[in-house]
Amino acid sequence: MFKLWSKRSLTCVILTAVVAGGLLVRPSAAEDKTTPSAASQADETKAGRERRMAWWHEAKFGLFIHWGIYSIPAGEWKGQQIGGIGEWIMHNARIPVAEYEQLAKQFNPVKFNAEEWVKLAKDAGMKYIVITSKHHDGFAMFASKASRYNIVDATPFKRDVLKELAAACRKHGIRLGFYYSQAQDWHHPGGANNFWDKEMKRVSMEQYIREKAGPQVKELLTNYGELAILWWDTPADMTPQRAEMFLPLLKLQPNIITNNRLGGGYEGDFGTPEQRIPAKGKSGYDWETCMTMNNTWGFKTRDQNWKSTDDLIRNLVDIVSKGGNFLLNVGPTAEGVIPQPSVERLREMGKWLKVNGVSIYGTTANPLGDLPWGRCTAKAGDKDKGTPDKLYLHVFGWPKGKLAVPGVNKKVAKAYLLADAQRKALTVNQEEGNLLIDVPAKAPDKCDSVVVLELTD
Ligand code: JFZ
Repeated sequence: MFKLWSKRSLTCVILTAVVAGGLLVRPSAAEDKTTPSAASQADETKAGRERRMAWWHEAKFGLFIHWGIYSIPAGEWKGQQIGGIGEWIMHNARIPVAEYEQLAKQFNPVKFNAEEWVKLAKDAGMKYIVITSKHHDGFAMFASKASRYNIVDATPFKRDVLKELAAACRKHGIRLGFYYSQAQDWHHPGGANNFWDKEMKRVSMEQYIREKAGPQVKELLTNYGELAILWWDTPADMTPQRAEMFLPLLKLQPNIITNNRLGGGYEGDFGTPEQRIPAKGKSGYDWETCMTMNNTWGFKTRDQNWKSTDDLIRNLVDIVSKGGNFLLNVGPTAEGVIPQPSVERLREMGKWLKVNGVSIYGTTANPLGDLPWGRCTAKAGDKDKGTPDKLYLHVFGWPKGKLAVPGVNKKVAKAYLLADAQRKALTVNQEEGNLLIDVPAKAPDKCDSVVVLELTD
């Protein structure tokens, strides 16, 4: 086992884990209700689950894409700016179904290029993509026999963008997952949370699942090759019985990973803190923070409140240092273009990851206590290959002359800067668990400079 804790910091870790249990779980939020052992594949062994999750644990960083016909109004309806997130415009502006539906006829994203999107994600250092196959508005972005309200049958574009993405992902070695809004469907009279259109004659939610959601999930799990993730959203009005109408379908993709938003008490494989990073990770608990770069998931013309690249890189590092994954969102336009500010940020993150990726992919959470200057990730060595255990010190606030690292009780064989191709050894003074590392005056990276520690027993 990879063990680096000093006795004191171990007590500290246990204590904070207990406290963090409380911090991490906001009981009111559906997103956090999961347990460590919860798997969508009920009868699998622990080792089987570990094998199924292995690529996801390695990957750390994925692209979320919120794209649908809500990108046409882009936050504005009949000359009014509509508050809230862009993909909720139908709900927030109380748009009748018959009116909203008309958007489909205008949807013609001629600039869409699946390969460009996949390459952008890959160059950003992302290992997987999750795209909205159908959001709450009920519009399917794929060819569907279950409902003609889909991109092939209801738009002039007529192309199955998920098919094209699946092919591009396969070509470039990126895993693909689908977001599917299984409960809310504002277009179907049996869908959850559509109450404003009085023209709509309600049917049961069971009927909706039977004739639309179930068949569509089956299409998604059948027609696009191997799927990495099914990202359910949201659990509104779901009961165990309703959830059980979907569960058998997952057998179509035995290796699929699911999140905890199916509802009905089914917890899936990972938790989904949204727009926030938990104060602490929890051992044995898988989670993925999903986050926007501005304030909306689906494209909104007026939302220019972009996070800086430095903040996004530090978010990634913070998340990985706590054992989580980062699913970072883009909201393409109605033309099929990823907004330029998003592209710029993704490219800059990719540049940082090109140099520093080994301190992210396949690493585990910080085994030390809190660090005043930044974060820490860890990688267990491989005896057969003769590689040592490593700590990656992510220094956000570069110190003057010496970096102090508390809590390291293994001997440091070597320290060097990850950005230094020569790997020139830095001088280390080790006393008990405390290290003092001589570092150059200037930070190699203004956002996060990584110091590597190679450890011996
Ligand atoms: C949901 C969607 O409603 C939203 O449009 C977007 O797709 C986002 C990624 O997911 O929003 C949620 C879902 C769950 C919580 C909060 C917002 N939650 O559990 O706190």
